[in-house]
Amino acid sequence: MLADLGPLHAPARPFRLLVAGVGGAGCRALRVLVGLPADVVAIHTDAQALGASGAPRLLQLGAARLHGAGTGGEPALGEAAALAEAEILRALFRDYELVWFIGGLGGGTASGALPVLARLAREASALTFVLATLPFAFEGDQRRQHADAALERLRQHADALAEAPNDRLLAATTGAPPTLARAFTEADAALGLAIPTLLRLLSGDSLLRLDFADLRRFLQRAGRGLRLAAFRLPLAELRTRVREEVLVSPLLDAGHALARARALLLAVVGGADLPLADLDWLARELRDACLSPPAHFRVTAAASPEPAADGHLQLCLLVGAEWREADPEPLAPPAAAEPPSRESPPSAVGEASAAGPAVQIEIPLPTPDLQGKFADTEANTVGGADLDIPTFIRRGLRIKHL
Ligand SMILES: Nc1nc2c(ncn2[C@@H]2O[C@H](COP(=O)(O)OP(=O)(O)OP(=O)(O)O)[C@@H](O)[C@H]2O)c(=O)[nH]1
Ligand SMILES: [Mg+2]
Repeated sequence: MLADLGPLHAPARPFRLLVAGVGGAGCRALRVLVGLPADVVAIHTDAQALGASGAPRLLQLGAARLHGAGTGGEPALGEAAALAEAEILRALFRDYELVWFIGGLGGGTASGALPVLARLAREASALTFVLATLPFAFEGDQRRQHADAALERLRQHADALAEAPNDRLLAATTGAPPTLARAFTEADAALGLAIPTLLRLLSGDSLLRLDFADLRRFLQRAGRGLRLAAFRLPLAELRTRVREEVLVSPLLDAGHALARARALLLAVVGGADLPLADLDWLARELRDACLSPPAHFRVTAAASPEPAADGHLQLCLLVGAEWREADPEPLAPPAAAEPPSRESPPSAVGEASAAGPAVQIEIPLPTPDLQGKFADTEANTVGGADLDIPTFIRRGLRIKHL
């Protein structure tokens, strides 16, 4: 059956991913990334918080004006501080295909600097994905206004934007109601599950790999109203827990995000004992939660051979309320925007575990946009068969779980 796929071409190199924590919350979020396969940089105006981040690379913004003291909650200062380092930032971003920013909106540094950073990264031809927390209601109107203004600008400058309101992150955690002192830590616990799960999905040598061209297409077309949620569920209680936790999760707007979803990316890491039937059930359950069939529905999954992974399933969902049919206009000149090294192999489907011990599997669910990167070109039809659609999908062949 693999012969149908034709030769698999190895990419020139895996795509390069930079995770950038920006401001106090962003730098703290980096702590959950220790040991994960990604380049990590902490970016902040506050020299002390930068040092405490423990990140391998530190980038201080606006030192000449702020002298390492932070912005005191003033976004205009955060913006000016980022602009002051524009050249250094451009040079940094130029080395990456994807820059994933994480920051807490509401203060001065992340609210002011993130839109500038996203623009600079995009101008340097990187795909930019911003994960932003929004202030707790108890933090007051001014922080909320700073966050709203920053969101407005991020919608213009980032390729993709996922908003994670702190109130919902907190509501998604289980256990006793937290004290004020523990509120941020509890909110970070929810992020702490989502970030590594998604990173696994993104990184080339991970258990769970997503083709970069597919990911870019998802982020660019699903756009700026993304919801991100992650769960760790025991297989023995899978069906109940999915219905009681996932489908009504505060991170998915109590189910509304799924109901109105136009684009859905589902990433699952299970143990070697992960039954295909469970995965199949999960995919169907999530698709059924959408009021109308999403324009884009993508499932990737991997089985980890580590014994600790057995009996559980780690699930990460990216849910978009829109799906643009065409890619947005590139900002940079085409030559710079599309280096050949970004090209990924046609598909990792069916690929054996040569690069590592994990096995990647993919459920061939029918989607309306099977032509992938050829979607915008004229169809090559021979005898009624569209040759731009991979043979194994066209013929409805199921790929064997190796
Ligand atoms: N989840 C989470 N959110 C946080 C944390 N710390 C701060 N926040 C949120 O992020 C918002 C911005 O706070 P900071 O990250 O300190 O702000 P900053 O970007 O460093 O800006 P300045 O300190 O004003 O220069 C706050 O209003 C909180 O809503 C944290 O540890 N975890
Ligand atoms: Mg701060």
